Amino acid sequence: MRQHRLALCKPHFLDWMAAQTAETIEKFRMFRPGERVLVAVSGGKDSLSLWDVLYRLGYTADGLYIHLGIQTDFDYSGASEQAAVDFAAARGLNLKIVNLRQTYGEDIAGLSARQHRAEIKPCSVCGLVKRRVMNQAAVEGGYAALATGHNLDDEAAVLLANTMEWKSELLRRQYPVLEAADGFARKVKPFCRFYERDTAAYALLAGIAYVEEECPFSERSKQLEWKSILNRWEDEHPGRKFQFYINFLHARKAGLFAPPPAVNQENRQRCPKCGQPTASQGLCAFCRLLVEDR
Ligand code: Q46
Ligand code: ZN
Repeated sequence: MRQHRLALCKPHFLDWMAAQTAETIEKFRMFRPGERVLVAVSGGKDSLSLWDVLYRLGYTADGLYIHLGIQTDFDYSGASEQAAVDFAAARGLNLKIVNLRQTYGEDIAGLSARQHRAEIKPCSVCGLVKRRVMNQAAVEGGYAALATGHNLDDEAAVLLANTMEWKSELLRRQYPVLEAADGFARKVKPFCRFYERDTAAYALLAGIAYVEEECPFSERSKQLEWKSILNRWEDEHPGRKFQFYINFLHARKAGLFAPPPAVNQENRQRCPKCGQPTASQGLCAFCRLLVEDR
């Protein structure tokens, strides 16, 4: 790991990943031992590695898999669900599965078709749906936190994108912990200090059978462009990606950005259909999507 000037053998690398994760959880006060955590698993290397590390560390972590119904020539969602199911069964862990089509009558393609612009590129609709389903599962399940497998490459790419466009509101909110607010679960990213290649190495060395294929739509994702810029930079200057993100967290802590505005509870509405918090009058964005005509 050139960013840390560190080279480890297999057993020490697995221990190092676990110890670093425990340190991140404590440093950012994500959750305490004994508290119940819900891990959002996609069947990929990051989220399954995260679940594995939390399990090894002795945390009480259940999994949530959202079956989005994404299928091209390859049944991406089916394969991902199977990976999550097998992972949980091998360790005796609880996995909750939410199947979009069975629960809401539509998969991602169907929901995207309701928003004509999103038909070819379903990521914005998919993001909305996933956030909504994850939040509901975490709140209704009474979990102390919802954990996602976002790694440093993900966080640095978002940071670079938001910086290049000076999206100050988003920059103010970017942090490894998003506190719970009325109706919103606490959200945490215990892998935010790991390079993507480290989580991949962990999955491989720990013998985790994850789905190697990316979602077929991720190729079109803008985030990949930012990641490739950062990777070119990293190749020339090992550790730069790490510095970019970690120094941002330091700058943020030192007060470079004003704290995010407190949630104004009076302006917070509840969706009359699903009861989830929403900033809009009437139905929330998710329920509006479900009733929209094609
Ligand atoms: S699953 Fe959904 Fe991602 Fe696929 S459709 Fe886009 S947002 S790329 S993480
Ligand atoms: Zn709603």
